[in-house]
Amino acid sequence: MKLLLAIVNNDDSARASAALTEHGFFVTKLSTTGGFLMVGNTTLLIGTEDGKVDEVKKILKKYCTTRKQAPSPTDSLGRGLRQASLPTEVSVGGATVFVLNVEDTMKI
Ligand code: 2BA
Repeated sequence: MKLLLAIVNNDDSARASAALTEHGFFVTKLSTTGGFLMVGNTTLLIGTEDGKVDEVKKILKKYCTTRKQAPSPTDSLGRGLRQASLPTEVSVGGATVFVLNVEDTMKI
């Protein structure tokens, strides 16, 4: 059993989670914030069998696109006075995926 943590763009999260559930996966959506841009993104939690991890990755790849994003002036608030080091544009996504081993899972 694996747990995938997939950090995706808010604009892609609805389509990605709909596609995952259509394919029979169980998904939990968390509203999260990127530490660099300090803007909202979505973290999807997907628990699945080892043999289905590649299918999840394939679906995420299909629905999560890479974007160029310029940090807005307020994005720097979380980084205090280091605003001068901000790049003019960064490449964000499609999805950043972590695959974790799950020791046990149960629904009680
Ligand atoms: P943010 O932290 O807001 O990062 C947005 C984009 O800014 C990143 O896109 C990357 O292109 C750039 N970036 C982030 N940290 C940087 C740094 N220290 N120096 C230079 N550039 C940096 P992605 O890599 O596609 O990441 C999108 C979002 O996924 C991130 O939003 C963060 O929420 C999450 N993420 C990515 N890698 C992560 C990691 N290793 N651990 C935890 N969260 C991660």
